[in-house]
Amino acid sequence: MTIRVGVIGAGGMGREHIKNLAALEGVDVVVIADVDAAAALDAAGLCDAAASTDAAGVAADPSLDGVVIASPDHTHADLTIAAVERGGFVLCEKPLASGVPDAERVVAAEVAGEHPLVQVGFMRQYDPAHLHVQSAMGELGSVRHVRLVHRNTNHEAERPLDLVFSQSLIHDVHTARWLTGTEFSSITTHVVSGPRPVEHVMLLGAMADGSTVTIEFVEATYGYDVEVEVTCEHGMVTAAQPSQPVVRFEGAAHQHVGDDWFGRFSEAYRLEAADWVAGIRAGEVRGPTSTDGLAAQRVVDAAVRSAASGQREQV
Ligand code: ISE
Repeated sequence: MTIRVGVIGAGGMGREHIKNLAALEGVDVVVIADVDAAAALDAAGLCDAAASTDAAGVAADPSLDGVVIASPDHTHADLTIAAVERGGFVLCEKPLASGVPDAERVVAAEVAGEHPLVQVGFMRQYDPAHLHVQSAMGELGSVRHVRLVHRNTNHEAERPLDLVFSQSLIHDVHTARWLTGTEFSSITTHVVSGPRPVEHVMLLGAMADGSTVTIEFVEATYGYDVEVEVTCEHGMVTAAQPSQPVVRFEGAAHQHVGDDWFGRFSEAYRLEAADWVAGIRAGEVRGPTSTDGLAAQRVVDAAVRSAASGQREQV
């Protein structure tokens, strides 16, 4: 059976999903929606789809098996709910919503239906390096500490603190929950400002099982770099960096660091799209759920409160 898909949002992320979905056998990307008609038309040309400016109409279109939501964050909750209410599968880019109340509305809409329909785009869960860490943890005993480093680059605009947390650190929050299989109970955040409101963040999380998590986030200037390290009872594991050639030239040895998340996580995005479609065929959600989206949003909320209060905040 051919899976009919619509993609809402024709920016960088929408185009990445279009490319990956169109390359899958048995998938027809039939419509691309964007408020910008020219952008929709251009992206539709990538896969011979129709173009639309009616995002809500595409989300609610009963002829589609699934929709990908890659439009601006504040539109995610309502579009996801529109798709869920007509029983369609959704791959919603992170964050699931622009705040806890909206994320709760999405979860409530999904619970009111017959079965789960929503996957959230926490794609690091599909990254081979992250998966190696998770499988190595199997023989290392209880988790003591997870150390995550996220050096971000290529961000178009200067972002206020709450956006840095809901757009970027939310990935690390999900990674910590996924790797430990437990929830954050409290958070302490320290933010270093400079010319931009956020230059550097140190976040210390206490997990419900007694382990700890640190997330170091940097608006870096040199490249895109993500590190994962887990210390356990009997050993520790560090994610291998995706291999890059070492070039010796003009008296120096150079190894390229990634430019952005599209390069670093290209394989993860590809595997995520394939798994989402396989889930649609099986009538189930296989990746991160709306409950994961809501849980991550609650942690982000506490982290933002801690940055303002200077205190440890309960999640
Ligand atoms: C961006 O929106 C992403 O989703 C990337 O994965 C993340 O690393 C980056 O910080 C975000 O801004």
